[in-house]
Amino acid sequence: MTIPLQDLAARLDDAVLNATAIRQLTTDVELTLEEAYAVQRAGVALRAERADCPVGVKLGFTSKAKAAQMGVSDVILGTLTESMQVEDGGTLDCARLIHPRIEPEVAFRLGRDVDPDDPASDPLIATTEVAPAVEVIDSRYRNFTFSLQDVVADNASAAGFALGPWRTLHEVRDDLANTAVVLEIDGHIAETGSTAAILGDPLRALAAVKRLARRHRLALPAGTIILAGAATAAAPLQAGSVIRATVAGLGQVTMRTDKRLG
Ligand code: OOG
Ligand code: MG
Repeated sequence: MTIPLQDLAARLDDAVLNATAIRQLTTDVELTLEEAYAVQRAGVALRAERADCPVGVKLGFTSKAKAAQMGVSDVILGTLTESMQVEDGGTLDCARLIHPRIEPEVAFRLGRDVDPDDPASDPLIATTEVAPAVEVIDSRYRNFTFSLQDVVADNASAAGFALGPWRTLHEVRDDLANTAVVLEIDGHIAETGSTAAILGDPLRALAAVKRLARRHRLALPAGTIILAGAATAAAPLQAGSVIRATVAGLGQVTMRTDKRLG
């Protein structure tokens, strides 16, 4: 049985819109990694049709803690769209989510275009700003369980993010490679780690983004936000809580959740 990739993207999009988990796509159909990224692109196009346009990209499984938690070891790329962003200190609408989790991250922003096909286009030079971040992931699959192809098709579980104040990369660059990361929920420490968990140094995420963007045909225009990947395992997100991610030497970001989960 062959199912058009467009239909697979629609299944995942319906799961988002109805906040209802579905069975893994690979239960019904075999997918190559290329096809999984094609499903992801088709899903992002469906969001864009609703005027929910890409604002950035995210890496997944850049840390061993995350890879071990999910049983997946390859670094993957997903797309962040406008509606996913919550302002610093703002409230996340949980009712539209299935079984959300949160992760402390480091975010970068491109100050100029990166051409993934041009070997001379250096993502490290193009990156001008960095900020502490918290990411919300929400697998559209039952039990938050998936194969590599399934999670790629599901846009790397992308569901939300908040960013702390931007700093110029130049200013903090030397402090980024191995600095403490703390995730607090309601004032209690939920996860701790180091930025070194992110590919050994979060700046390495920039080359990984370019490599994956080239391979899977994603654009990296100036202004693109890049989430480098979680430094720790993800924690379950509860309704009515205050989440704070702190990256030592960089700053912190706060996100609240409303009273009701979906
Ligand atoms: C996939 C997304 C992984 C990260 O930071 O490693 C990710 C998932 O765990 O559902 O965002
Ligand atoms: Mg993440």
